[in-house]
Amino acid sequence: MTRIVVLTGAGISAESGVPTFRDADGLWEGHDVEDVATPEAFERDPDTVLAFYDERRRALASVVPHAAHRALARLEKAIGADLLVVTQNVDDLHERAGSRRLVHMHGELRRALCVACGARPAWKGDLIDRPACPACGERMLRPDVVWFGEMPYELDRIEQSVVACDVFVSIGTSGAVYPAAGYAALASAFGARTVELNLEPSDALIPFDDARTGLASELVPQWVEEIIGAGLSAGR
Ligand code: BJW
Repeated sequence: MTRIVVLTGAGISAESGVPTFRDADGLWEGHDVEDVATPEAFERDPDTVLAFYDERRRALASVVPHAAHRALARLEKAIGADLLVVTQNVDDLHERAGSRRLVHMHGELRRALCVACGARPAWKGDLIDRPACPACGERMLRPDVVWFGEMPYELDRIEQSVVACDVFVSIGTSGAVYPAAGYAALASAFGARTVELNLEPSDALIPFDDARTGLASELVPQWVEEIIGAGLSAGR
């Protein structure tokens, strides 16, 4: 069977109305990344950081997955355990579209992290009012997202899948943040075919074998249909 790893970034959620990070009208146009996406910023000004993430968590209620998310869920139905979707996104659009073989390497907006006991409870409300941790009762919950300088989640599982895959597909990510930005080169070094589906070519370390530019809502369903139509030969 052909093993496929799909890496997704903010670009796949853009057409659902979730802002990207580094595009002209991106999320951080209004926020300096150093003010919100580091542990130091959280220590310095927790209220600003908690309010920023509370607002983004609330905004998830008004967005829905689109054709690209649904196409990846269809691909999982077709090839099951031979697909792993690794998302850098903290939204829940992949799972709402039906993806289950999914890793949130930069965490999830709809989860909190207890600084006191390490619990990671599912969380739909705000954190700014310092609610108690359901596990230990301490009022030390933060968003369960991975900030600069912190270790992303499930790196061993991701790296094992990347080195073992036959096809590596990068969708809607600028290639600006590591370790995710290094996965295409790693997959390629281990013999995988690499594919990029993005609005514009990214800052990737290596040229992709197949680089397509356009909207994720168009490119991803098209690519998935090619894979399924080719009897899961994954374009080889
Ligand atoms: C469309 C589209 C449409 C638009 N259709 N496409 C020097 C060298 C190497 C590494 C480092 C270094 N200095 C520091 C580091 C490490 C650091 C890092 O990478 N820094 C860089 C600034 C260089 N990394 C870390 O600290 C990470 N941890 C770490 O390294 O731990 C140690 C370690 C050691 C050894 C091994 C492994 C680990 C942690 C990184 C945490 C990143 N966190 C954030 C915030 C999460 C919470 C939140 O959401 O607020 O994650 S930062 C932000 O960037 C977020 C994203 O997941 C991530 C990537 O962004 P993404 O998804 O690529 O979005 P954009 O906006 O950049 O791009 C959008 C793309 O979509 C564009 O290309 C558009 O063209 C496209 N697009 N519309 C298709 N409709």
